[in-house]
Amino acid sequence: MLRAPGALDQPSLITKQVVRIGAKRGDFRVLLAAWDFDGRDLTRRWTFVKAEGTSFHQLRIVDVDQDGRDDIADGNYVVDSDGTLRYVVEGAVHGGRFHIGDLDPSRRGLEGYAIQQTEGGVFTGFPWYYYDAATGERLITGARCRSTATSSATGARSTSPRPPTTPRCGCSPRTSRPALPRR
Ligand SMILES: [Ca+2]
Repeated sequence: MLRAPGALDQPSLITKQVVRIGAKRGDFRVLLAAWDFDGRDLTRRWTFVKAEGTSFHQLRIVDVDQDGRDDIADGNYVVDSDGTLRYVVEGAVHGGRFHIGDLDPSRRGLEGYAIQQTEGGVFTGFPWYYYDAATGERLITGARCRSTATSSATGARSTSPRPPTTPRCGCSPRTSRPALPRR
């Protein structure tokens, strides 16, 4: 279970529970719940069930539409502060980590960046994506390298304060490691 505090229209606790359903690979059920705290007891405000598919190994509470109420962001979908589905990122499947913030200050609103996960030789359609956090529209979609399927945030590294404008390969370059001192 993942837990995080949020400010929906008062302080609340957000919980995320994930259970595997059946034996089919990739089938999970996600239960999100918002709990209000009155200083003594928790009262469930709403629940949201994502009945199938997958999610990320992370949860972020962020006001994606900047209306003053926190929303609940998973890596491939967002639930509004009232517990209704806001969007699903088209084609996004599963990953470990994602980030949401004002990644491009010159662009209005917030943006997200997510890295998808490859497991057991099962590849996602694209290794990473950069998206509009309010709508889920993919703005840049990472391309997969031909030589390796390992995805990494270094695929989007840029020396420019602006994010890359063209798809980049999702693999990281090989780097040499310093030799360990001999004893
Ligand atoms: Ca909001």
